[in-house]
Amino acid sequence: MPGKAVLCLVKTNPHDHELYRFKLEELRRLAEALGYSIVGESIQVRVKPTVDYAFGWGKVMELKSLVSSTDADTVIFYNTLTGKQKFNLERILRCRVIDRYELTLEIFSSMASDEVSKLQIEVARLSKSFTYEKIILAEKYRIGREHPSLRSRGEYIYRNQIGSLKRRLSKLKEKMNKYLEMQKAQLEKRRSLGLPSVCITGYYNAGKTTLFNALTGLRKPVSPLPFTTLSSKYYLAQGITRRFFLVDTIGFVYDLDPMMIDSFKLTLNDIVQSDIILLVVDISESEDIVRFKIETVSSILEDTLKIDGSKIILVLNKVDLVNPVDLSGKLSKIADYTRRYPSVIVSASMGYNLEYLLSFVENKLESIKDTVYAKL
Ligand SMILES: Nc1nc2c(ncn2[C@@H]2O[C@H](COP(=O)(O)OP(=O)(O)OP(=O)(O)O)[C@@H](O)[C@H]2O)c(=O)[nH]1
Ligand SMILES: [Mg+2]
Repeated sequence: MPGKAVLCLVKTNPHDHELYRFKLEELRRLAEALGYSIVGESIQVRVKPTVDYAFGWGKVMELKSLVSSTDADTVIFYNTLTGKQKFNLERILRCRVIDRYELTLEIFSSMASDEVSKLQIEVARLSKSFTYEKIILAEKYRIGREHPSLRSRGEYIYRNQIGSLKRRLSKLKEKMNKYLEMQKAQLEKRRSLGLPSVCITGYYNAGKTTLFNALTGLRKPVSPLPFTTLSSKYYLAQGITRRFFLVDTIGFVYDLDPMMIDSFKLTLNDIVQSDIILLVVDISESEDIVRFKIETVSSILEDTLKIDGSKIILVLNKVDLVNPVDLSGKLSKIADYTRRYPSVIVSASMGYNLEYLLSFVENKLESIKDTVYAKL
């Protein structure tokens, strides 16, 4: 049950005067969405987190008094913690210590209802916690220390438990491979119909599902909470002149951990395999944040997932919340992106400019028709 939490960040770039604030604010929103009450925060500037505690020793002591004076029961780090850092911090602070990776998985778990999402979450959780569990078990059975029972019953149980963790992970990965095979078969089936796929992607909360619902007439869950959508939804949409599969997917966050990307490849494949990608952005946020979120998603799509940038259309959503006087300022701030990707301004919830978006998408589908059919 979420209780009182202290947020922590190792600020590795001393010249960063704004981004770290955004990171902490995002961490706060994610924690609050789960029901944590944030009672304090602790930031240390250092080029590299320390191997043992992430924070330096003096800062750990300061954090210890903050935890005790605020009566916090959880410490949440923005930085990804190693098993060793987590274990050491928990021992000194005498409270639960998690990082943003684990916090995100907690949110995912609270939202997940389908088999595929649960499987991906479990793979992500086990992959991350493996070294931590190893340390806990070694401590429990006093492995690696001078101890009379070394090479005896304690070590036997330790090896046994580590073995069962490994088997569990490899079983889950096997199951994941089966789903990947099924996904491949479904993809081929859709391709054999000769219909292209258009995928809606973007930062979490950008309004992707609201757009999906507006274009399909469906009523998939929409909410201001992060990660409302976890598994992809396909729908055979009837556009103005043609039919295509419209796909709604999971939202992205900043500093996405490579282990998370690997665990969620089933969902991410839906984006990679699409013929057109709608990169949805909430244009009602401050100019810097709008820019920063486009940058984040664009880099995940193009650099990490190796998606061809020519497939991307930028959808600037929630324009109903923007004061018309501010719009041109926002557009000039993201001009390098609007030059790089074609862009359409819409309001998914008000239905503004959706016909234009549809015709834009359909024209693009027409222009890549030969490439799509060539893939069949
Ligand atoms: N004012 C306004 N609100 C919108 C618009 N589009 C979406 N929203 C709101 O933004 C919030 C997030 O919408 P979702 O459609 O759930 O966003 P999402 O990108 O699918 O979010 P995740 O699935 O969590 O990644 C909800 O409260 C929506 O009502 C819009 O065009 N205008
Ligand atoms: Mg959604």
